Amino acid sequence: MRVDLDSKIPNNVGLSDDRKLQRALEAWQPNFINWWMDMGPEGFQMDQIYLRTAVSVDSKGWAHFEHVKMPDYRWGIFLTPNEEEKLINFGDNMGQPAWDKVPGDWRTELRRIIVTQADTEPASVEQQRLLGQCAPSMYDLRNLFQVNVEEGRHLWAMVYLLHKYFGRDGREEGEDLLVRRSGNVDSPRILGAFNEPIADWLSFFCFTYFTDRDGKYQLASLAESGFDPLARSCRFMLTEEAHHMFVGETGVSRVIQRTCELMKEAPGEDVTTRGGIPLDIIQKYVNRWFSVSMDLFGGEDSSNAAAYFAAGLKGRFNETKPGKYADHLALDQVYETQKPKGDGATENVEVPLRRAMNLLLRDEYKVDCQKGVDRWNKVIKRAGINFQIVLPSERFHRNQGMWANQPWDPSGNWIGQEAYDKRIGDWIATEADTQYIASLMKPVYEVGKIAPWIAPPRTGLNGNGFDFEYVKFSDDPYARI
Ligand code: BYC
Ligand code: FE
Ligand code: FE
Repeated sequence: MRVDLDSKIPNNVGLSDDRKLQRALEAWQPNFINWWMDMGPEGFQMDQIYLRTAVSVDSKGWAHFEHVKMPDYRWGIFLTPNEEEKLINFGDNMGQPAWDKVPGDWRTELRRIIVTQADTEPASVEQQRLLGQCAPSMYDLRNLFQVNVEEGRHLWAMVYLLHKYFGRDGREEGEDLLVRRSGNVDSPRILGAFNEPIADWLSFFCFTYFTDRDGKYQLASLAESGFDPLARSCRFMLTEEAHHMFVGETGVSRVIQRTCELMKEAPGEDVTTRGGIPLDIIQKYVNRWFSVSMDLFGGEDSSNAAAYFAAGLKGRFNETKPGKYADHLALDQVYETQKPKGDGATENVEVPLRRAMNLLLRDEYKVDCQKGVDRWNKVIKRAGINFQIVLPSERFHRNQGMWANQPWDPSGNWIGQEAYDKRIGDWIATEADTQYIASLMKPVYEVGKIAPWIAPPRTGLNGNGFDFEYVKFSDDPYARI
């Protein structure tokens, strides 16, 4: 595929051959930049950040690293290469050629999926826009901005699909994506987690571990789509996603490691006397971000999910990976699960498999989440400390699906509303907890230095050390405004 890096919008989709589309996207570009200046990282737009930029989809050499100002970042449109004769690989249309245009019968659903996916990308940038001001190190500051610019690129990827395949209403959706605002009461982002504040770096690390991981699972299911341009966009977005989850996993791990070190020094293991983050507050953050991210999978029994699968729009995780599924119709099968019956009673139920697609995906997600938690627990164990981070029950603290808004504790026991209200501060950070964390969030911008509540990473990025100058600060006094 031809890669064009020199035009206004870098791409490998032959944009210059489609003048109308090129004009439409070039008209959207200044609006995107305005949004980025307004809602992107506040106070760092004039600094030179050591960023990786996608320059192709070649698995060996797709990224290029250099110091750039964020507004000059080359947000590009890249799809993984076109396979000849791609087929729809699951659902009722299985075996038919994959669509390279929007199937008329599924236009509304497809647009909705793409808009929902797209909406999360700028939302996360908005949620994280103030974090640079309290970064624990230059390395972390750079990672934050790397995640932010790539979420911006993911927005580009989806807006390209809207513009190219959905005509005027696609362009309108493209505008609306720059109008909704995370957490805004009148015009919020579409999905719950993307309206939650990310006020400190522990939240940021939990978000990139748990919420970006929802991105991995949703993108992987969409990478199976019979709508080929969507499949190929999402396939490439997944390569960038790995770094976001790495930032989250290693971030939490480094906090835990530092806490363990401080526990050994501090009298009574009270790390708050040393400016560290207690393990039980970390557990509370895990509880919050895991439960909020579980909500992103939608209902356990969903007619939307069944329709998406039937049509071939959204498959299962690794639907076409050899050896994973022998059957791609998912008819006449059920998925067993439990369901609340009120007042703490539950019953076993069988959900028809197609209707259970959200649940299947969520169950795989949960297993994946546990792997990093196990690695965090090894850090604690190696330090000789008797504590374990535990993922809360899927019933706890939920806002979507059949467990929503009921008084289950993190172990999955029904405790009644009164006890729940009394004890919620044991499981979800209280005002005092978050204020304490906020008090630790002091910026450290000197090369090679780090805040006292987190351990440095084992290595730096792209072959550089931790003490590399990841951010070259502008000396223009107006640059911080
Ligand atoms: N908040 O039929 P149901 C990422 C709504 S993250 C608010 O069970 P469905 C990223 C739902 O819309 C990946 N509302 O749900 C990460 C429906 O509304 P209607 C994002 C919610 O449709 C970090 C109703 O409840 N990508 O990329 O089967 C940084 C009944 O729902 C929520 C996608 O999500 C919620 N949490 O499944 C940056 C992929 N959950 O019909 C980026 C595209 C459900 O009553 N989206 N509702 O008006 C989808 O595939 C589906 O829309 C969902 C929901 C899986 C999200
Ligand atoms: Fe993304
Ligand atoms: Fe991401």
